[in-house]
Amino acid sequence: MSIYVCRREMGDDGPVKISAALAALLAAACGDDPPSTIEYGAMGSLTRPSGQGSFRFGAATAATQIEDMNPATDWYLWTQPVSEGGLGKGTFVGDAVKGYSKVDEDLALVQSLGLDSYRFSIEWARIEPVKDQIDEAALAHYRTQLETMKSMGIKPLVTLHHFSNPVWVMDPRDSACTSGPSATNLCGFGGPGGAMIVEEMGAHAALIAQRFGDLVDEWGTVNEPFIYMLAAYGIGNFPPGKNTILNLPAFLPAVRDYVAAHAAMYKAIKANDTIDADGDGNAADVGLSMSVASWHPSRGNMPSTNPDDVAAAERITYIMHYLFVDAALNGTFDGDVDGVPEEQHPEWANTIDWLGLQYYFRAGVSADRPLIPAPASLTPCIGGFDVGSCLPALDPTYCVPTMGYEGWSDGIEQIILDHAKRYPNLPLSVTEAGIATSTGKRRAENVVRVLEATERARAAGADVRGYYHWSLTDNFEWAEGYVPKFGLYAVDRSTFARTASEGATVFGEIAKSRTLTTAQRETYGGSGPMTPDPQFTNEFCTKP
Ligand SMILES: [Ca+2]
Ligand SMILES: [Ca+2]
Ligand SMILES: [Ca+2]
Repeated sequence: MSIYVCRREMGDDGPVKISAALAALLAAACGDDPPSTIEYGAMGSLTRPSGQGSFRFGAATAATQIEDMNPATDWYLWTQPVSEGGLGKGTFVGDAVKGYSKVDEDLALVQSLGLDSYRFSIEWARIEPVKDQIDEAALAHYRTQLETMKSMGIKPLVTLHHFSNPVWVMDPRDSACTSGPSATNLCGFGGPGGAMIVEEMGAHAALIAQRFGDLVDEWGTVNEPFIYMLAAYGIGNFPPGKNTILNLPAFLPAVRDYVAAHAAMYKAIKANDTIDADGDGNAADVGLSMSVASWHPSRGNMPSTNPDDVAAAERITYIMHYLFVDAALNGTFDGDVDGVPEEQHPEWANTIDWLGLQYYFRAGVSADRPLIPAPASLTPCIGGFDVGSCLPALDPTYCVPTMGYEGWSDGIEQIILDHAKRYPNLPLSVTEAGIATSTGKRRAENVVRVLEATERARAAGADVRGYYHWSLTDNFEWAEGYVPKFGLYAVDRSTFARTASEGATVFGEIAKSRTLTTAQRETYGGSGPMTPDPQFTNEFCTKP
């Protein structure tokens, strides 16, 4: 570690007030040397042994969050005003940030940043708006996008299922599935139509792999599967709006179906993408991306060493980080969430070639008066909802007010190391990290600090092959609507103009030079306070 955070602590930039918790961290970290320059190798394979030591820079998006002209998704119907025939939930997604009609403009931004790769998703609802009816115009659009990327030298990392569905997969107007599964409503995961949805997702993956395998070698099946299941089936703030988290026996069948869908997509891609687009010897490298978080035991809004709370932090980490990955690697399922799988599903085994980690926050979790009953038996501090499990931020400047959590960049280091230890043969990439803010310097700080933390994990031996910033542009943040601003480029939703933030400038300099310089690290990096968000922040990082 280095002295620059110490200089900041001492007040080179004026007196900086820091918390006792952060001061303790800094006291352990301060040394005498300026931070060294970090040099990055070239982009390499996501999965092959030859890719070890390689590194790629990228940006990530998802179709529903950016694309206009997208009325066939469940999200469109879910958020469309009631007066227009929708369900009126949350903020209307509408034309998002016109990422479909402005795709060339956005690819030019990726190119101008000098990024190696762009992670984006293909909208299933656009390809198959009515069950078994394929929209060739939509396929042609994505093909043109992939050809443009090839001409620009930008490697695609394509996600097939990122939080959205055609309405016919699970019509949120009839989430109770009153008349059983039909071609217009397969009734969602975990129900009587679950197996049919798994089959449909496999068929969709096969189609996309056949059509685009000559241009794509890197595929992601599902995105943040546990978060998706929790929001869509556990809490119900995503379509189809089911609320079963208080009854795990009702919730877990949806998770089980989603593992099966992942495995079906993996196998369909492997069978149907037989063309090695980049000539490295692999036609299809298929993985998935997991949401990860830095969970800490808490009680009464304070750090806790109570063994019950320590165990609760271990349980939520297991459920959120490992349960799904273990299932897809080992072909097993831990349906009672006790850490020991009791179901055998050999057809799921070995269906992960690479694993993406997506990191945003640090949070407390308590076993005290658990809101989520056994077998989970815990209360997390999540989404700014505080019933005593939320912890004071390591520093209040880490608070991300529009998301109601603590954006502690350093936390990704230990999470990477934990994954490298549990899955020693699985190549890792950071497929999302970012921060909701309109303050460009905060975004630049997030970029540099996540890269620094990732580099510490790599230096300790973790096989991490890239970093994708979330997101390229401001976009539709699901149930949070358009309030959180995650873009390297800000978007004015009246003109849809894109404007580079300081985060884009700094990330572009790093990517183009393949170097994170001492000067950049001194200006943006380290473990001290961040540039404060001008919006209200509070000690517990709950929502204002
Ligand atoms: Ca291919
Ligand atoms: Ca290849
Ligand atoms: Ca079990």
